[in-house]
Amino acid sequence: MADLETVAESLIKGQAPAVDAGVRQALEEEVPVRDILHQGLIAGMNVVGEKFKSNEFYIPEGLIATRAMKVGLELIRPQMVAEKVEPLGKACIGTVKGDLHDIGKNLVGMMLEGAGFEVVDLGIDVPPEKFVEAAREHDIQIVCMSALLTTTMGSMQSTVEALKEAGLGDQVRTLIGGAPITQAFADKIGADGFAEDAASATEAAKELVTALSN
Ligand code: B1M
Repeated sequence: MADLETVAESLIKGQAPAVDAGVRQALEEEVPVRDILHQGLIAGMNVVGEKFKSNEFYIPEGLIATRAMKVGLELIRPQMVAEKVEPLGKACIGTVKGDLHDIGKNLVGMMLEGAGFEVVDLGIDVPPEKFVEAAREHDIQIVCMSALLTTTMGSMQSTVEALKEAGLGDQVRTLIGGAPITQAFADKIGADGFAEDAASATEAAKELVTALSN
C-alpha cells in the first residue's frame, strides 16, 4: 500500500528513485494528488527546511532533496493540470532577481495551468525589466512573482514599480507569494494580490483577472 510518510522520508534523504517509486504507487492506488503533494512531498520539504535552519543540512543536502522533490512533482503534474479547460487568461511567473528557489514557483505555475491559465514561465533570478518585457511581449494579464529569501523581497517592489513606469499599470495585475511574503508586505509595495499557497494563488489570480475585465 502507498505510504506517504515513506515518500516524505525518502525526499528528506534525497532518494529520488524511492520518491519516484512511492509516488507512482500512490498514483496507481488513486491516492488523491493533493495528499501526495501535501502529506508526501511538501511534508518532506518542510523537514528539509527545519534541518537547513538548524544547520543539520547544508546546500548539497538541499539540492538532492530538491531533485527528489522535482521527480515527484513531474509525476503528479499531468493530474494537476488535467482539469485545464478554456484559457482563463494569460499569466507569467518568475522567481525574482537574486533568488534561485523554484519549487514553489513551479507548483504555483502548475496550479495556474490546471485552473485554465496560459502560463509563461520566466524561470529564476528574474530582474524587473524581464517581467516588463514578458508582460508586453505576451500580452500578460497577471504578473506572478515568487520570493523565498527576505533579501530578495525588495525586488518585488522594484518589479511592481517598473511595470507602472512602463505604463502597464492599467493592463496587468501583480500577484506575489513565497515563504516570507505577507499581505501587509503586498499592501506596502502596492502589489494587487498576495497568496499564501499554490491553491489560493489560483483563486487570487482568477479574482484579479475577473476584476481586470470588468
Ligand atoms: Co534555501 N532557503 N537557500 N535553498 N531553502 C530557505 C528559503 C530558508 C527559509 C531555509 C532556512 O534557513 N530555514 C532560507 C531563507 C531564510 C530567509 O531569507 N529568511 C534559505 C537560505 C538562507 C538559502 C541560501 C541563502 C543558503 C546559502 O547559500 N547559505 C541559498 C540562497 C540561494 C539563492 O536563492 N540565491 C539557498 C539555496 C537553496 C537550495 C539551492 C539548496 C534549495 C533550492 C533549490 C530550488 O528551489 N531549485 C533550497 C531549498 C530547497 C530551501 C528550502 C529548504 C525549501 C524551499 C522549498 O522549495 N519549499 C527552504 C526552507 C523552507 O521554505 N521551509 C529554504 C517547498 C515549496 C513547495 O514551498 O517555495 O515556500 P515554497 O512555496 C509555497 C508558498 O511559499 C507559496 O506556494 C508554494 C506552495 O504552496 N508560494 C507562492 C511560493 N511562491 C508563490 C507565488 C505566489 C503565491 C504563492 O504568487 C505568485
